[in-house]
Amino acid sequence: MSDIATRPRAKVRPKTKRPRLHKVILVNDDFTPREFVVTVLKMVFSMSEDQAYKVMITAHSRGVCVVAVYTKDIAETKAKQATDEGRSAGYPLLFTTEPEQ
Ligand code: TYC
Repeated sequence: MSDIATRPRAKVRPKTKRPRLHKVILVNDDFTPREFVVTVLKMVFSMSEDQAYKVMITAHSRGVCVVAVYTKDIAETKAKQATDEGRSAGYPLLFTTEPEQ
């Protein structure tokens, strides 16, 4: 018989916590044309005309609207890309990010 002690081992819990997702938020302003906001939403967030219009009009009437959720890097990249589209056209269009929960 083997004399190697076999102690009961603590349960192995795999550390596979999912990374926190980050929201991309569209912020309303008084200058960016509605149609331009819709175009950017379709281009950067692959939305349909209908989805993009609903998001734009929600931000327009409530001040902000959550566009989508992604991992931190992707959320920040898309928010910057979309904000830069506005800047290039001379509009103050703004997309921000914040962690979920
Ligand atoms: N408020 C803008 C207008 O009336 C349209 C707009 C909507 C701008 C949503 C930004 O996030 C925005 N022309």
